[in-house]
Amino acid sequence: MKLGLLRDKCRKKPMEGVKVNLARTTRRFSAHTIDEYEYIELPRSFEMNAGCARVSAQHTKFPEGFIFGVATAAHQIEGAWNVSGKGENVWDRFTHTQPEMVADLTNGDVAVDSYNRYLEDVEALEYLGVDFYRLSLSWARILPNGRIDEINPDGLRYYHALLDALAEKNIKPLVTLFHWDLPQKLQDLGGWANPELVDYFYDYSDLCFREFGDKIKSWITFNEPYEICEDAYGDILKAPGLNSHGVGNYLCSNTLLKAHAEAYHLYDQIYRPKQGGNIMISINSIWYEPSDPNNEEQVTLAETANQFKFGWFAHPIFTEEGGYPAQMVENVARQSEMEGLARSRLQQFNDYWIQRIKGTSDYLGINHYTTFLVTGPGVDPTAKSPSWLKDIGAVTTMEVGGDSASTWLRVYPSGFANLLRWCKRNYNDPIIFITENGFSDRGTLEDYGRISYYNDYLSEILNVIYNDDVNVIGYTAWTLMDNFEWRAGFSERFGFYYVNITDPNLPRTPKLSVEYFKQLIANRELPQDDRFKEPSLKAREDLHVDFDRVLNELSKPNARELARLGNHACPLRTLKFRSVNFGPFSLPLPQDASIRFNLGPGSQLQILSVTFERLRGAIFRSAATYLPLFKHIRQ
Ligand code: GBH
Repeated sequence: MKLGLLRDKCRKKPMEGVKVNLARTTRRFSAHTIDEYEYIELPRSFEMNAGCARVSAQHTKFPEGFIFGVATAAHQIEGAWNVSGKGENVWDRFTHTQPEMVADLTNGDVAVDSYNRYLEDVEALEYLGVDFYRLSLSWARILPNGRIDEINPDGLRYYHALLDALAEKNIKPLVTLFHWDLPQKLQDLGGWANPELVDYFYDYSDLCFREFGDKIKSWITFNEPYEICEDAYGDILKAPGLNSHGVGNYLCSNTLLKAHAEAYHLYDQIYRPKQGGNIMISINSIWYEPSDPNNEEQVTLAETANQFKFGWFAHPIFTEEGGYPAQMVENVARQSEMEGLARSRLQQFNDYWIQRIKGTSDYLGINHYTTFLVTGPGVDPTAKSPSWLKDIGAVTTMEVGGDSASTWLRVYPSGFANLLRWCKRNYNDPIIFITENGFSDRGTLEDYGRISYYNDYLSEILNVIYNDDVNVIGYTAWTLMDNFEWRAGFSERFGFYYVNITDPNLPRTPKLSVEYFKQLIANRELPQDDRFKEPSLKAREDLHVDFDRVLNELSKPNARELARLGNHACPLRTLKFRSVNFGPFSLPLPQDASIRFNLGPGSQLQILSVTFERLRGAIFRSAATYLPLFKHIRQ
């Protein structure tokens, strides 16, 4: 992409109609009103996109062999909760007994009725042209009470029919054994807090490998162990919502990691030789970054937070050393002692289990959506006592990046790249498979927000593949169609296809992102077509932004630091400066303003945001990547 050209284009037109997101409502500011900006009292975070927002793609083409798919989960799409012999699961129980826990009072009883409409869904997959479809099996549909002494033939039939329909279209299944819907009968015995669940999961896995192994060559044991253990056992956020904070969550992880390892060994030793497939775990990440990258304490705390979040489940499986991360064991032990406990709430695995769990995943499956910031040491205001969050000992915030329909999901693509590089470093350059990534809105058909999310996150994947040699081999978008988004019900929509849930036929209507993803897969390249750009963003690309002056200002106080960073450093940096000119905006900046930017390979300067701390965290965001001027700075 020719940056020079775009830059010239940028200069042609004056700035007008800039979109400003003010605490979720969108207001339009024209060039002259923006001068009042400094005087606006901002309720929350303030964001303005300006500049050539879409010029950051350095690479657009995916490497040979890279594969694409979309994901769903049984409870979120199937419905048919109590027909054809399916047993009750924890989400059935949770939504029926505490319906108010779901934002719009919906549940998975019918969901989007994929149990009956799966052929339609397979057609949608065929239209998208995906290489694979990630789906999950409903344990209680196959084993109504969770145990193998009662097998539901209709459950087996359903999945065989679905798998056959996929095979006919040459779509490879990637199948999750457990995506949160534990049979209620096993929950009654304590669920994942009960160590005996290792054996029950073994039996269930064994049945699935035996029954479906000829048709399924790629398996995932668990989807997002963190969500299971922390949200469902340590909190009230997921079924069964035990709220055993700081205790149940760690009991859960002990069982879950052992269950995962046993299922892996079973597949590896008994089934792989005959069936020749692969098996992994999908670990979810909220990536933590220091809010001020120059603050050593924050940097250390962010590392601790990442070890608590990602490392909790990744360290035992993907490191040479094995076991829970040392920092985590140490923190929980210290906290436990302060609480007057005789032993820690989190015990390290013994040697047998450390060895048994180590190395039990063919690929590192990653679900990634968002980044949070660490702002300092202490007890997060939202932390219960005791709890996983309190055990970390850091205060965190979601005040970063752009909006989605989910409060927890902030759009911050460079966090993804940082996570992937961190995984390469920490886990001995594993083969990485992205098993989920996606964006929520309220259900618009012209879903430019989703397209731009995919574009920018995929672009970061390309960056780390080509610039940092991170070994990413596949990508899974969440999700095929709008579905039962757990506690958000249908109020947050992640789908490529819109589903009208007030129509009893639950019609699936393609959103614009269907065309985007279809074209991406067909060409193995990020689509650059104008039709995928939000009309207001197209206008934004014509904005006049005087980067020379920005950079001139930037260079003054910290020229030496920039020179030191040179071409290679990629960390997020913050620079303090005094004033800045963004084209027609002449902003005399308060002392406490700062610019955050990335220095990427190839002399690339990426301005992430300009922040005015005095205005309660106001962020003037300019996602601009600027090549030629970096040289200018260095002189
Ligand atoms: C994934 O979880 C899941 O695997 C998938 O099933 C889900 O549909 C998808 O993401 C989108 O959420 O609002 O306080 O209750 C991603 C992890 C799960 C983290 C939901 C935030 C909501 C917390 N996210 N969780 S809360």
